[in-house]
Formats: sequence, C-alpha cells, structure tokens
Amino acid sequence: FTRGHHSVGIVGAPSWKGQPRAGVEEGPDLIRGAGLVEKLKGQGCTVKDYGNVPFDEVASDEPVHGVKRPRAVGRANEQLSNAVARVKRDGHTSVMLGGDHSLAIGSIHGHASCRGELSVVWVDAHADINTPLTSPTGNIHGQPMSYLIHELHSKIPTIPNFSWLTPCVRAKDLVYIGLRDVDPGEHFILKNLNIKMFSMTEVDRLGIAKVMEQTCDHLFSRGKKPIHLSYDIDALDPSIAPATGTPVTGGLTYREGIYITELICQTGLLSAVDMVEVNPKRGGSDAEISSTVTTAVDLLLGCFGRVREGSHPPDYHVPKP
Ligand code: HAR
Ligand code: MN
Ligand code: MN
Repeated sequence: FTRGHHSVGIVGAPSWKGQPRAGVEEGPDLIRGAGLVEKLKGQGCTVKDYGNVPFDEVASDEPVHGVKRPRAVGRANEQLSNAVARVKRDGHTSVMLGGDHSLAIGSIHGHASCRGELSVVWVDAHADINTPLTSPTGNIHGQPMSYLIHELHSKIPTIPNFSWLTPCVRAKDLVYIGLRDVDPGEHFILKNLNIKMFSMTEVDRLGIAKVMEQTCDHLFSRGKKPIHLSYDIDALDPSIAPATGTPVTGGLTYREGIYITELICQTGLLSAVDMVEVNPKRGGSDAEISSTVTTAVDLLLGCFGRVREGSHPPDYHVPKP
C-alpha cells in the first residue's frame, strides 16, 4: 500500500563458480533469513518464493580460453534462465538472489526470453563486461555483460555449455552506476560502444538525484522497456557492505544506494532485480555480515515501494478516543 501493489517472485541462485571465493552461495538463504519475504509482505507485496535452483553438478571443468569453470557456470545459468522465465510467465517481478554476478547471464536471458527488449541498470563497482579474451582473471563474474550484448557477439569465443545463450541486450539500453574498478579492455568496450556510465566521479559531480534523472532520460529516450536492475552489493561502500568478494573503497553511501531503488521503483517499469555478491565468509565479524545482509534487504524493499517518508494504507483512520 505504499507505491502500488507489487507481485514478487523470488528465485535463489546459490552458486559461487563465477569467482574463486567460497561463501557467496550462502547469499540467498542469508537474505531470506533476514526476513525479506515477511518484510515485503509487510509493505503490501504479494510474494511467492520459488526456492533455490537445484544446480546440476558438473564432473570435470577445465578452463577454456582462460575462462574458469565454464561448464558449471554455463549450465547453472541455463537452469536459472528457465527459472526466471517461469517467474515472469507467472506474472511476477523476478527477484534473483545470488550467488555471484555471473548469474546475471541467466537472469537477464530468462527475463528477456519472456519480455523481449529490456533496459538494464547495472549498479556495481565493476563493469563486468570483460570478454573471455580481455579478462585478467578468467572469472565469469567479471564477464556477464559481454555475453549478453548484441554488439559484442563476434568477440565471444565458443565456450562449453553456453550454446543455449544468444545476446539479448543492446548497448544503448544499458546504464552503469557506481563504477570505480574498470579494466582496460572493459574501458575500451564502454567507450567504443558508447555505453552510458555514471562512475563514482559522476556520482560526485552530479549527485545521485541527477544521475537517476539522466539514467531515466537515457533509457526512455527510445521508448519505455521493462527494466532489469542488476545490483551488485559491492557497489556500496565497504564501510556498509564489507561482506563481499571484491570490495572497492570509495563506493555509494547507504542513502545513494537506497535512492537508486526508490527512483527505479517510481518508474513503474521494474520487471526483474538481481541482488548478488553477498558473501558472509568475507565478513570480518557478525556485525559486518549483518550490515551487508541488512543493506541487501533494504535495497530490495526500496525496489518494491518502501519510501523513507513512511506510508499508510488508504483506509487508515486516526482512532477516536
Ligand atoms: N574486473 C575483474 C575481473 O574481470 C574483477 C571483477 C570482479 N568482481 C565483481 N564483479 N564482483 O562485479 O575479474
Ligand atoms: Mn558485479
Ligand atoms: Mn562488483
């Protein structure tokens, strides 16, 4: 009863194989354990939890073109794409809880398979647009956007278990917010494809309100498409969200992070959200873990109508004495 009624479908994606650090597969259950479903219901949402995707085991998975664990990540994303497509077919806004950010491949593909052309808002310290051949690490969580962008299709080599995947996002339909750790190959791609980006420098220069205004102007200039918000918790400053695999100093404040979700919610076009890279094993204390998880939950609540001024049901009456 805050900003209209939202119907939310939750998909857990407990996989870590797009990067080397154990623990990120605990993200989905941790975020649920912090009361996500109850809190969404408490703000007037209808919620269906589809549970965790039962990812297949992959026996042997040697690197290909430098890409690490390609078969497991490819198969997991195929399964996740099908799970997200089901949530969209059922008429919900999809919430994918990661897991590492390689899972955006399946989440965005499954979303696009039902809704067609999308706008993608990628909130992250990193651009995650390395191709397998520009990647300095071989970790697929640094590569998902390169697999999804039409304009990069010819630069992607054949990788086992990715043959199901076809590009589904146009470079002009992608906006980055929060960047502050971008590799040379990624920077070349961003500039070459003229991809809209608001690095932390632009957040400092413009303020988050103008960043969101310009994000909406850019995305809506060629018509309104369903929005896929892919939120990497490491976009936030490590002082608020320290429990993550690759923290980078100088990030978004809690308030900037929340403001992004409030504005995306207000567009009325939010159709799918990813919340990824929460890793309790990277937290230095219980307080660091809980600050990270609580922030992830608060960002999701902001996506679905929570406003900081407060709210009340339409039939509210002040009790008479
Ligand atoms: N750019 C680096 C790479 O390609 C690091 C990317 C990593 N980390 C993330 N993604 N959490 O947002 O490996
Ligand atoms: Mn990321
Ligand atoms: Mn990141």
